[in-house]
Amino acid sequence: MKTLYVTRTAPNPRKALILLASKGIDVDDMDDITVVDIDFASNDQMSDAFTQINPMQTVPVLKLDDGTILNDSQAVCEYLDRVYGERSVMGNDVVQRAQVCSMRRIAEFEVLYNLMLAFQHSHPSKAQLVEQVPEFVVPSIARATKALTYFEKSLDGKEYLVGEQLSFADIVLYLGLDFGKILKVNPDEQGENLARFYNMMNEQFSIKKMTKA
Ligand SMILES: N[C@@H](CCC(=O)N[C@@H](CS)C(=O)NCC(=O)O)C(=O)O
Repeated sequence: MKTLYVTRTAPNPRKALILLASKGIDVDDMDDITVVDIDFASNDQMSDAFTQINPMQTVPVLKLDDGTILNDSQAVCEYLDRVYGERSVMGNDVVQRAQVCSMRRIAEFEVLYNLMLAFQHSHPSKAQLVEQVPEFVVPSIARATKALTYFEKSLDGKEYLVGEQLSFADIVLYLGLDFGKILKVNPDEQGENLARFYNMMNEQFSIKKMTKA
Protein backbone atom coordinates (compact mmCIF):
# COMPACT_ATOMS: atom_id res chain seq x y z
CA MET A 1 0.00 0.00 0.00
CA LYS A 2 1.23 3.51 -0.86
CA THR A 3 0.55 6.49 1.41
CA LEU A 4 -0.19 10.02 0.21
CA TYR A 5 0.20 12.73 2.85
CA VAL A 6 -1.79 15.85 2.01
CA THR A 7 -3.37 19.00 3.38
CA ARG A 8 -6.46 19.46 1.25
CA THR A 9 -6.50 23.25 1.42
CA ALA A 10 -2.82 23.91 0.60
CA PRO A 11 -1.72 24.53 -3.02
CA ASN A 12 1.14 22.04 -3.36
CA PRO A 13 -0.78 18.99 -2.16
CA ARG A 14 -3.82 20.17 -4.13
CA LYS A 15 -1.72 19.73 -7.29
CA ALA A 16 -1.74 15.98 -6.69
CA LEU A 17 -5.43 15.83 -5.74
CA ILE A 18 -6.49 17.84 -8.79
CA LEU A 19 -4.22 15.86 -11.11
CA LEU A 20 -5.96 12.65 -10.05
CA ALA A 21 -9.41 14.25 -10.17
CA SER A 22 -8.73 15.51 -13.70
CA LYS A 23 -8.23 11.86 -14.68
CA GLY A 24 -11.53 10.95 -13.04
CA ILE A 25 -9.83 9.37 -10.02
CA ASP A 26 -11.13 9.95 -6.50
CA VAL A 27 -8.10 9.85 -4.21
CA ASP A 28 -10.22 8.51 -1.35
CA ASP A 29 -11.38 5.62 -3.46
CA MET A 30 -8.06 4.15 -4.64
CA ASP A 31 -7.20 0.49 -3.96
CA ASP A 32 -3.48 1.03 -3.58
CA ILE A 33 -3.19 4.49 -1.95
CA THR A 34 -4.11 5.44 1.60
CA VAL A 35 -4.54 9.17 2.20
CA VAL A 36 -3.25 10.73 5.41
CA ASP A 37 -4.49 14.25 6.16
CA ILE A 38 -1.87 16.53 7.69
CA ASP A 39 -3.54 19.25 9.74
CA PHE A 40 -1.60 22.53 9.61
CA ALA A 41 -3.78 24.00 12.39
CA SER A 42 -2.34 21.35 14.71
CA ASN A 43 1.15 21.63 13.18
CA ASP A 44 1.07 17.94 12.17
CA GLN A 45 3.73 18.72 9.56
CA MET A 46 6.18 19.53 12.37
CA SER A 47 5.51 16.41 14.44
CA ASP A 48 8.37 13.99 15.07
CA ALA A 49 6.52 11.23 13.25
CA PHE A 50 6.01 13.31 10.08
CA THR A 51 9.51 14.83 10.25
CA GLN A 52 10.90 11.28 10.09
CA ILE A 53 8.96 10.80 6.86
CA ASN A 54 9.83 14.22 5.40
CA PRO A 55 12.53 16.22 7.17
CA MET A 56 11.45 19.24 5.07
CA GLN A 57 8.14 19.23 7.00
CA THR A 58 6.11 19.92 3.87
CA VAL A 59 3.30 18.24 1.96
CA PRO A 60 2.62 16.51 -0.35
CA VAL A 61 4.59 13.33 0.30
CA LEU A 62 4.05 10.01 -1.41
CA LYS A 63 5.43 6.89 0.25
CA LEU A 64 5.70 3.98 -2.18
CA ASP A 65 5.22 0.28 -1.34
CA ASP A 66 8.95 -0.29 -0.99
CA GLY A 67 9.33 2.66 1.39
CA THR A 68 10.64 5.11 -1.22
CA ILE A 69 9.69 8.66 -0.23
CA LEU A 70 8.80 11.32 -2.81
CA ASN A 71 8.73 14.63 -0.94
CA ASP A 72 8.12 17.21 -3.65
CA SER A 73 4.87 18.01 -5.44
CA GLN A 74 6.44 17.84 -8.90
CA ALA A 75 7.91 14.41 -8.19
CA VAL A 76 4.64 13.16 -6.69
CA CYS A 77 2.66 14.47 -9.66
CA GLU A 78 5.07 13.01 -12.24
CA TYR A 79 4.70 9.64 -10.52
CA LEU A 80 0.90 9.81 -10.23
CA ASP A 81 0.60 10.98 -13.84
CA ARG A 82 2.57 8.03 -15.18
CA VAL A 83 1.04 5.35 -13.00
CA TYR A 84 -2.65 6.31 -13.00
CA GLY A 85 -5.24 7.14 -15.67
CA GLU A 86 -5.19 7.00 -19.44
CA ARG A 87 -3.96 10.35 -20.66
CA SER A 88 -0.88 12.18 -19.38
CA VAL A 89 -1.54 15.73 -18.18
CA MET A 90 2.15 16.50 -18.70
CA GLY A 91 1.65 16.69 -22.52
CA ASN A 92 0.84 14.30 -25.37
CA ASP A 93 4.12 14.52 -27.30
CA VAL A 94 7.66 15.80 -26.93
CA VAL A 95 6.85 19.39 -27.89
CA GLN A 96 3.71 19.54 -25.75
CA ARG A 97 5.58 18.15 -22.76
CA ALA A 98 8.18 20.88 -23.14
CA GLN A 99 5.46 23.53 -23.47
CA VAL A 100 3.62 22.26 -20.40
CA CYS A 101 6.91 22.26 -18.53
CA SER A 102 7.70 25.89 -19.37
CA MET A 103 4.18 27.18 -18.66
CA ARG A 104 4.07 25.21 -15.43
CA ARG A 105 7.39 26.64 -14.25
CA ILE A 106 6.37 30.22 -15.01
CA ALA A 107 3.04 29.70 -13.20
CA GLU A 108 4.88 28.11 -10.32
CA PHE A 109 7.82 30.45 -9.84
CA GLU A 110 6.31 33.75 -10.91
CA VAL A 111 2.71 33.41 -9.70
CA LEU A 112 2.26 30.74 -7.02
CA TYR A 113 5.68 31.03 -5.39
CA ASN A 114 5.55 34.81 -5.05
CA LEU A 115 2.06 34.64 -3.56
CA MET A 116 3.16 31.94 -1.14
CA LEU A 117 6.09 34.14 -0.10
CA ALA A 118 3.73 37.09 0.43
CA PHE A 119 1.56 34.85 2.60
CA GLN A 120 4.46 33.45 4.60
CA HIS A 121 5.80 36.94 5.27
CA SER A 122 2.44 38.30 6.43
CA HIS A 123 0.33 35.60 8.05
CA PRO A 124 0.64 35.06 11.82
CA SER A 125 0.40 31.28 11.37
CA LYS A 126 3.70 31.30 9.45
CA ALA A 127 5.73 33.35 11.96
CA GLN A 128 7.29 30.13 13.23
CA LEU A 129 8.22 29.02 9.71
CA VAL A 130 10.02 32.11 8.35
CA GLU A 131 11.61 35.25 9.68
CA GLN A 132 8.85 37.57 8.49
CA VAL A 133 9.85 40.66 6.52
CA PRO A 134 6.63 42.67 5.99
CA GLU A 135 8.28 44.81 3.25
CA PHE A 136 8.46 41.67 1.14
CA VAL A 137 4.71 41.33 0.83
CA VAL A 138 3.71 44.10 -1.61
CA PRO A 139 6.56 43.56 -4.14
CA SER A 140 5.93 39.80 -4.14
CA ILE A 141 2.25 40.30 -4.91
CA ALA A 142 3.18 42.84 -7.62
CA ARG A 143 5.55 40.32 -9.20
CA ALA A 144 2.81 37.69 -9.26
CA THR A 145 0.21 40.01 -10.80
CA LYS A 146 2.72 41.17 -13.42
CA ALA A 147 3.23 37.53 -14.46
CA LEU A 148 -0.55 37.10 -14.66
CA THR A 149 -0.60 39.54 -17.59
CA TYR A 150 1.48 36.98 -19.49
CA PHE A 151 -1.10 34.27 -18.80
CA GLU A 152 -3.98 36.59 -19.70
CA LYS A 153 -2.41 36.97 -23.16
CA SER A 154 -1.57 33.27 -23.39
CA LEU A 155 -5.21 32.33 -22.83
CA ASP A 156 -6.51 34.64 -25.53
CA GLY A 157 -8.95 32.59 -27.66
CA LYS A 158 -7.96 29.41 -25.82
CA GLU A 159 -9.57 27.29 -23.13
CA TYR A 160 -6.30 25.80 -21.87
CA LEU A 161 -2.69 26.98 -21.81
CA VAL A 162 -1.29 24.17 -23.99
CA GLY A 163 -3.23 22.32 -26.72
CA GLU A 164 -6.91 21.50 -26.47
CA GLN A 165 -6.93 19.65 -23.16
CA LEU A 166 -6.25 20.38 -19.53
CA SER A 167 -2.59 20.05 -18.59
CA PHE A 168 -0.55 20.29 -15.43
CA ALA A 169 0.30 23.91 -16.34
CA ASP A 170 -3.42 24.75 -16.05
CA ILE A 171 -3.58 23.10 -12.64
CA VAL A 172 -0.65 25.14 -11.31
CA LEU A 173 -1.95 28.41 -12.78
CA TYR A 174 -5.39 27.74 -11.28
CA LEU A 175 -3.84 27.09 -7.87
CA GLY A 176 -1.89 30.36 -8.11
CA LEU A 177 -5.10 32.27 -8.90
CA ASP A 178 -7.01 30.50 -6.14
CA PHE A 179 -4.29 31.10 -3.56
CA GLY A 180 -4.17 34.77 -4.55
CA LYS A 181 -7.63 35.24 -3.08
CA ILE A 182 -6.16 34.96 0.42
CA LEU A 183 -4.00 37.98 -0.46
CA LYS A 184 -6.93 39.90 -1.97
CA VAL A 185 -5.76 39.28 -5.54
CA ASN A 186 -9.17 38.74 -7.12
CA PRO A 187 -8.98 36.17 -9.97
CA ASP A 188 -11.95 37.87 -11.62
CA GLU A 189 -10.03 41.13 -11.93
CA GLN A 190 -6.87 40.03 -13.74
CA GLY A 191 -8.35 40.10 -17.23
CA GLU A 192 -11.33 38.45 -18.89
CA ASN A 193 -9.46 35.37 -20.14
CA LEU A 194 -8.10 34.63 -16.67
CA ALA A 195 -11.52 35.20 -15.10
CA ARG A 196 -13.11 32.73 -17.53
CA PHE A 197 -10.27 30.24 -17.01
CA TYR A 198 -10.41 30.54 -13.22
CA ASN A 199 -14.16 30.02 -13.05
CA MET A 200 -14.03 27.04 -15.41
CA MET A 201 -11.33 25.38 -13.26
CA ASN A 202 -12.94 26.38 -9.98
CA GLU A 203 -16.22 24.81 -11.04
CA GLN A 204 -14.47 21.43 -11.07
CA PHE A 205 -11.61 21.69 -8.62
CA SER A 206 -12.48 24.13 -5.83
CA ILE A 207 -11.66 23.01 -2.29
CA LYS A 208 -15.40 22.82 -1.65
CA LYS A 209 -16.08 20.67 -4.72
CA MET A 210 -13.29 18.29 -3.75
CA THR A 211 -14.16 18.00 -0.07
CA LYS A 212 -15.39 14.62 1.05
CA ALA A 213 -19.17 14.62 1.59
N1 LIG B 1 8.85 22.14 -2.95
C1 LIG B 1 7.80 21.66 -2.20
C2 LIG B 1 7.13 22.73 -1.38
C3 LIG B 1 5.95 22.16 -0.66
C4 LIG B 1 5.34 23.16 0.28
O1 LIG B 1 5.88 24.26 0.54
N2 LIG B 1 4.18 22.79 0.82
C5 LIG B 1 3.51 23.65 1.77
C6 LIG B 1 2.02 23.57 1.53
S1 LIG B 1 1.58 24.32 0.00
C7 LIG B 1 3.80 23.13 3.15
O2 LIG B 1 3.82 21.95 3.38
N3 LIG B 1 4.02 24.04 4.12
C8 LIG B 1 4.28 23.68 5.46
C9 LIG B 1 4.04 24.82 6.41
O3 LIG B 1 3.48 25.83 5.99
O4 LIG B 1 4.38 24.64 7.57
C10 LIG B 1 6.79 20.98 -3.11
O5 LIG B 1 6.44 21.56 -4.16
O6 LIG B 1 6.35 19.91 -2.76
